[in-house]
Amino acid sequence: MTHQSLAGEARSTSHGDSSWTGQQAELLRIGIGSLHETDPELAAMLDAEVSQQNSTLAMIASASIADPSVLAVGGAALSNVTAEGYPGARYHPGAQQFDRVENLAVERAKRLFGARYANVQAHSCSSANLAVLSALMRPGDTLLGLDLDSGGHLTHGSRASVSGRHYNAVSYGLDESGRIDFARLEELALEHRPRVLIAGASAYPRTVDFARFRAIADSVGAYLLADISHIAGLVAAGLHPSPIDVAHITTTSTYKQLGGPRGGLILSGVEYTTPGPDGRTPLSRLIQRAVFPQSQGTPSPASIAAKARAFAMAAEPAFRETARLILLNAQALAAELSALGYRVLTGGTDNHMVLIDTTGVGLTGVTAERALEECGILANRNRIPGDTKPPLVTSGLRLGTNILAQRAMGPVEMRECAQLLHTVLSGTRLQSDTDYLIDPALVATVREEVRWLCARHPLSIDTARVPVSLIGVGA
Ligand code: DSN
Repeated sequence: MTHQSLAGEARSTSHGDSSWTGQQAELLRIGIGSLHETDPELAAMLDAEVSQQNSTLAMIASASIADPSVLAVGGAALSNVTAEGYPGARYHPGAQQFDRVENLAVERAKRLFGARYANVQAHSCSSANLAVLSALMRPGDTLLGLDLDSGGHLTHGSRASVSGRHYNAVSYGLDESGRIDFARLEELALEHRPRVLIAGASAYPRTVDFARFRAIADSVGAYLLADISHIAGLVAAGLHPSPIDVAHITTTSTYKQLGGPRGGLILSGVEYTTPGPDGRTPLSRLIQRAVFPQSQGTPSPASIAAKARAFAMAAEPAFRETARLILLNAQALAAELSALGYRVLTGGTDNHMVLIDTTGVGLTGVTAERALEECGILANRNRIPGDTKPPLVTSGLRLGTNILAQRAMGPVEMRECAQLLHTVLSGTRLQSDTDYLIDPALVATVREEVRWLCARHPLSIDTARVPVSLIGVGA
């Protein structure tokens, strides 16, 4: 999540200042100018993307908007540095600035999450998870993670991923209420005695009880890996229990809720010196090696710089304020949708995510997703417990409030969002599992309402942010 200030006056301030100095700033200016002159085709696509992000209502639960400064850092000349290894121990010369940047990113990550160890080189959380698994397990060892169909992630043991092919992956699931079935999880742990237990999900709207996971891991001598990709912003803001000192290792992506660049992060708290499976090598050392050289070569220096920038922003009070709004909004959205007759899975939410069953309005998940997209609203299909439809079709929708909060929308606007969702979903007729009909006039009306709602609540990447004094005037 980035940190567009919630204060009205900040929304009317201009973005930049033409007095920037410095070679990097000049380089970015030259680069954009040159792109527009020499490759207008690509430049136009990039401009269209900015425009689309500004004018659509994105409720993708796994997304946030990176601040313009994070995006700029990601395009820094630092990207030209090739330097395998870690600060002070590189395999190439010329990494003095990169060493400083990587150390800064590590320190900021540790401070933000209260961790004692951080590795900022993972290119994504998937890479981070696979590195952790390879550090702790041998091929064929047993892994216990949340089933993909119950909201787990590919890297938590799905057969579609190497995590489910190289390891003996066993899955736990949800109970009838849609919450983690801890009773069954305990049975599975005792029966299979996994080497690693993973706590974390891609589609789970409730608080993850990391302490309970740890107790189960301890009872069978397993390492606990907490994947907080979806809730990292809430954890950083103190609005979800932190696994840092509870799990042995914690992983996260840096873009889902942290407003950072595409990338991953590996953390550890009090357990960072705990021995690995060989009984002597500290976990932190095993993880360092597992990332480089075991699973990655050269790191991405500019992405690491952009992570450093995002971690600093996530430590600001404005970030916490946005995180608070994310929670309030998700709860308000869930309540509004329930009141409109939708079945909200688990009956509500404790985080940024609201899962709904689309069969109540006669739609599959994919038709709901496509009809909404046609109207300028982004939310993705999601399997629901007991789903009879395949993963590309599904019977549910996953909604997230990260970007709505970044737009400084609050519970009042959630009523508007819920109404817009309902207008589209109730106005769509199913033709087949993947095909639907919707009245073009309804599409045009909703698109206009979405555009106006977005204009009233601009993103930090909106260069034409509406001065607060003008909000409410006009269309
Ligand atoms: N893990 C996928 C999701 O939750 O949408 C992509 O980041």
